[in-house]
Parts: sequence; C-alpha cells; structure tokens
Amino acid sequence: MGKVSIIMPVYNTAEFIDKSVQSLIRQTYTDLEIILINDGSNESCTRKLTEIAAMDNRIKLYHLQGNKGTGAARNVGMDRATGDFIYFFDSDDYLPEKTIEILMRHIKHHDLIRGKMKTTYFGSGMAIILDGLFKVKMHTEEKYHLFKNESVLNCLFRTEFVQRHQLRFMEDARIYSDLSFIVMALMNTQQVPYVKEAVYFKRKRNDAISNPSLDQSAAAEKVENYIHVYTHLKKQVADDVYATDEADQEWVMSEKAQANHFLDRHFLNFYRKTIVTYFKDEANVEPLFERLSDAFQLLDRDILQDYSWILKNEAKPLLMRNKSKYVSVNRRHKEMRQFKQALKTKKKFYIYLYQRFFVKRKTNEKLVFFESFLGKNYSDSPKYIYEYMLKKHPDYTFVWSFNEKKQILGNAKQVIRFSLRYFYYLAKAKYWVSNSRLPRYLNKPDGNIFLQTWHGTPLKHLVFDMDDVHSADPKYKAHFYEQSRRWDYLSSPNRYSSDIFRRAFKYDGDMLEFGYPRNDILYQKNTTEDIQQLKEKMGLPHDKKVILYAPTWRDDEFYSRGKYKFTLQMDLHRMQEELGRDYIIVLRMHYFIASVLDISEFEGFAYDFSSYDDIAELYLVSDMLITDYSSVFFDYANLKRPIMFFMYDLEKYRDQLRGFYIDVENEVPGPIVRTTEEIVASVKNLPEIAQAYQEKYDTFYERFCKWDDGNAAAKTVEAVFK
Ligand code: C2G
Repeated sequence: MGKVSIIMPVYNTAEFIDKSVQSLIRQTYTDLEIILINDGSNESCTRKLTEIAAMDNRIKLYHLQGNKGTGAARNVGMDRATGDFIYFFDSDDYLPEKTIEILMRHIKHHDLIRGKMKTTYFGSGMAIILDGLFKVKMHTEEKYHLFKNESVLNCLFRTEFVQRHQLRFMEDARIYSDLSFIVMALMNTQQVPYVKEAVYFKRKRNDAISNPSLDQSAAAEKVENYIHVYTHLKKQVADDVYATDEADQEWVMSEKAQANHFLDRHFLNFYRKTIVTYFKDEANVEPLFERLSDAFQLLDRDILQDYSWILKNEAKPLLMRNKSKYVSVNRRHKEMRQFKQALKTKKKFYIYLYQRFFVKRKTNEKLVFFESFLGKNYSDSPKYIYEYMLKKHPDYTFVWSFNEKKQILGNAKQVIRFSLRYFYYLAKAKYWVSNSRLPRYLNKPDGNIFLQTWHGTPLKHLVFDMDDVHSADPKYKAHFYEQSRRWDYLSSPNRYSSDIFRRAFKYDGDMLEFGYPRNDILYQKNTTEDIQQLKEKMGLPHDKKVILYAPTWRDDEFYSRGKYKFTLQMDLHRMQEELGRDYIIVLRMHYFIASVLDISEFEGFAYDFSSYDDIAELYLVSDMLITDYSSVFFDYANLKRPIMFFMYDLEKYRDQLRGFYIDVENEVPGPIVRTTEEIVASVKNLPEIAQAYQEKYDTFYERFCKWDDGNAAAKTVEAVFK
C-alpha cells in the first residue's frame, strides 16, 4: 500500500512525548517512518528525544538550530520524508492504534483523507482502541467544512500530491501556519473523504502558564499572526493562476471562490471570537487597527449580509478606516454585551455592578474584608487576625463573608457570600484577608491590599508542582495564576512552605514569615481550664479521652465540581468495641466534602464536628490526632501530642493523585496505619509509640513548627496594617 511518513515537530514536550511516540509505534499499520523534528527544545526534552529515537528503527531524529516554529519544522520534515504518504502529528497528542490503518484503507485514489479530531484533557487511564466500523462518508461540496478547525492534523496526504502543488507551511506565522497548507491543498483537490472512525486525540494542556501550547499563546500574538496569515492567503488565492483552457478557467474560478468564501468566514469567526474579546481592553485597538482594516478591505463584502447587525456596524468603520468611530462603536457594543450577560442571573448582575460601578469608587482606607474557607467558617488565620485587630485596632471597620449568618465575636458586619452586599463591601474595602483564592471576576479595587493567609503547610504537590490536574476543573492552573497575581502579602508557617509557595504559586510578593495566626491559640489556650471550657461549649464528655479524626479530600472522588465524596474506611463498630470505654472519637471532614456522615448508631462514642467552625479548638480538646495527607498534622504538631496516619490508600494518593513534598514513610512524626486493627493496636500502645517517634517528632517540630509562638497574628497585623 505504501509507506507513511509521520512528521512530528517537537518543542519542549518532554512530559508528554513518551506516550505520544508509543502510540505511533503501536500502530497496526507498520510501514511507517516517524520523523521527529526537534524545534530547538530545551536540554531535558532534547535528551529525551535522543533516548526515544533509539527505541525503534523507524524513528528518525533531526535537530533545528533554535526554535523555528511548527510551520518551518514541518517543512523540514517534508523535505526529509521518503514515504508515499505524509501525516502530521503533534508531540503531545495520542493516536489510537488503528487510525493510520483506517486512513490508509480508505484513501484509495484520493489526494488526501481526513479522520476525526477529539480534544480532551488526558485522564490518567486513557487507553482507546477503536475497532472502527470502516464506514466512509464522502464529502464533495463541503470539503471545507472538514477543516473548520484549520488543522492539518489527522489528515493523510499523498506525497506526490503535496509535491506536485508545492504545498508548504508559512514559516513566518507561528500559530496559524496550518491554514496556509490546508487552503492550498483544498483548492487543488476535488473530494476529501472523511472517516470518523479514524480518531486522533488532541491534548488540551492544563498549564497555559509555564508550558503553553500554541493554542494558548498570548492573545496579542494570536491576533497579529492570524491577520498576517489571512492577508497573505487572500493574496495567494487571488494570484494563483494555473489553468489555461476555458473549461479549466471556470473550474479555477469556482475553486477560488470556495477558498475565498472559506477564508472570509473563517476570518469573521476569528474576529467575533478572538479579536472582539481581545478588544475588550480598548488599548489593544490602536496598535492593530490599521492592519485589521487592511484585512477587512480584502473581504468579499457580500458575505457580511450573513452576519448580525452588530458585526456589520463594526465592519463599517473598519472598511472606512475610521478609527475613532470604530472605538466608539466597539465600546457601545461591549457595554451592550456585558449588560446582556448581566441579565442572565442575579449573581451575574451583581458581578456586573461590581465591575462596572462599585470597584471604580474610592475604597475605605479603614475597612477590612474577611473570609475563611469560602465563607463556610469563622476560623483559620483570618479569624485570629480579626480578633487581634478588634482588640488593638478598634478604629477599623470589619466585614465578614459567610454562607449563613453566624455568632461571632465583636461588631463586624456580616454579608452573605455572593449577595449584593458582599460585592459592595468587597469593592469598598481597602483590605482583603482570606485563606484561599477569591473569584477571578473580582478585579482589585485601586489601592486594594490583599493579605492571603493560605490554609496549610503543603504536603501534597501544589499548583505548578502538580504534573497533571485530575480534579474537576482543568483550567485550575491558569486560573490560579491569574488570581494569585492579586495577592500583596502571603503568610508562611515555616521556611519549607515559603520555598514551596514561591515556586508552586510563582509568587514573588511579600512573604510574612511569622508562623500561622491560626496556631496562636495552640500556645495561648493550651491550659486545662481553657480546654475544659471548650469541651463544655462543644458538649463533649469530660471523663473520656478524645481522638480527633480529620482526613483530607480525594481529587478523584467527587459528585460534581467542588463537591467531593468521602467514604469512611474506619470500622466504627470495632473502634467503639475496643476503645469505647476510655475514648470518644470526633470526626471532622474536610470542608470540600459534601457527603453527610450517618453516625447515629454510635451516639456517645462518635461525634460529627464537620461543620464546627474552628478546627484549632478541636485540636485543643483532643488527646490525639488521626489524619492522612491533610496539612492538619503540621499544625497539630505544635501541641506535641500523638499523631497517627491512617493512610489506607497511600500508594494511590502519592503516586497517582498528587505526589508529596516529603518522604512520608520516613518523616512523619507517628505511625502509618492502614486498617482499623492497626489503629486500635496503636491507640492501646500510645506510650511506646510516643517513645519510638520522639526523635522524629522533635526533628519534625524543629522544621515545621518553630516559627509559631502565639504571636503570629500580632506580627502579621503590624506588618500589613501600617
Ligand atoms: N481542614 C479541616 N478539616 C479537615 C481537613 C482540613 O478543618 N478534615 C482545614 C485545616 O485547617 C487544614 C486546611 O483545612 O489545614 C487545609 O486542608 P488540607 O486537608 O490540607 O487540604 P487542602 O484544602 O487541599 O489544602 O498548602 C495546603 C494545601 O493547599 C492543602
């Protein structure tokens, strides 16, 4: 049937490339050559490529001098190709094993054939083997429809066809060079068959910040690139004269008309989707206006009839080259679009008011806005900062955001999260104090100071240290980056955390290295009297010892976005039987957990404190802690009381879900247990265990708890509220 040359430009995709190349090697169609073009990748990726090239003798590796761009790399690949067919592949994608076979089987006499593209965030266990029904749908009139995504991927080209028409990629357009190849190919062929069973998986990257894909390039670059490609291609299509006799002339005209139509529609769609969004910031119009009007001059004016009056209105000043008119039309339309959005829900309307009006007013220099765990609790460092300010800085006014009204100390105003007052006070407050991110749409008021206290010493990899995100929101990294740019101060509990925060959050602002305000209480109220009082408030018996069980959440167990499941793996019957005489157990689920515990049959032994505000008070009343991968143990260690690690899923959690910063098996200050039996045995052996772990505990305390001394809130407040 013939050899297929797979051409694959590579630029810094070391983390994905193994899987990609493996998927090519495993193709059931074996007459292949795999041409890797190293487009100026970094050292680690280049090393990886050399290793990969040795894996299979069908792989050929070429290096370019510096980064020349996908178009140039593919052109070099074509120059080196010796196959009868050409197939482009990207170095972070994945091909099911039959794809090439299916395409080869159906290309028959055609110049090219197209398969199906699927774009996904690759999950952990992706293995797709499609047998294929081998049904072919022929496209004639609508060949351009197959290329609405302007991509050459998953398309098999006959080499002879490519050479006869000298098909090349534009080299001076980093992002949209595919369009140049596609349009010229389509103009020169009549029918393009499409096989939907030949699937290609395109990876949607989740780290648009450190390692963006081409598609995630900066908007400015995308827009400039696109205009350049469109302008170039319109001219190329017009100039391409290659027919002589009259019948041919007619055919050429019709091909040209189709190509023009495709380009114009593509251009207007790009204008609507990308350029309009980019022009939301008016400052972006000026540097591009001239080039954009040049491009509009090339449009077939009739096509505008198919578009809305909004687009027609914007096209007019562009065609007339009237910049000031364009800016004002654009502004009016933007306002209209925003208003239309705002009318969709109550919350959207409030956000509109926030962005449009509230945030533009002067802030109140003496107003502080607090939130902890997304409004769920009155707790954590924001609580202790607030309580310190109540005492020492009564000249400030305070606002707390909660999901529901609460009994709290002092005279703070309370606002319900996402209510109109919430938005109003956020915009009015000069200071924001929160232990997690605030929503992305809350742009900072002028002069606003955001004190991010964060919520724990990290054990599990954070944001940019995470390889892949398996949780419910795949845009997590990009969003996190945007939100954390708004922080002015970040609290750090220990040196270890400072180092991680700088790297994993890409944070280079002020770091407050005073320990955690939330742990002050562990030094100030660790007395028998205070503990008795707390137990009374909580309704806990005084004659029993207290085990606190506070596990974290699992990235892969959720009902929906942000609503996580938790299944208790501890046998409470057995625990009660063995330990019930001397102990009670306080269960405390993570604030992401939406499952409700049913522990009614364990009355008098098990207590659910999942919705209790402040976990620090639970630390104080407990005699020992059982946890897993939660940061709670870093704080609890301040009390120097026994800790046990119920890590029944250690391997999965560490190796598949997150990855850890410390060597858990060797460094945690207590035993790792995996069954209820082991928990019971350890609780019964506490003195021996304490002795066995004394040294580790001391080292651990030295490393993670040394900064905490009961004065973190005071130091934090004095540093921020100067
Ligand atoms: N927490 C709690 N109850 C639990 C677990 C956690 O009240 N059962 C609180 C603790 O204050 C803890 C904080 O939530 O320190 C963070 O919880 P983690 O389990 O560590 O998980 P996560 O929210 O993913 O934060 O740098 C820290 C990491 O970001 C972890």
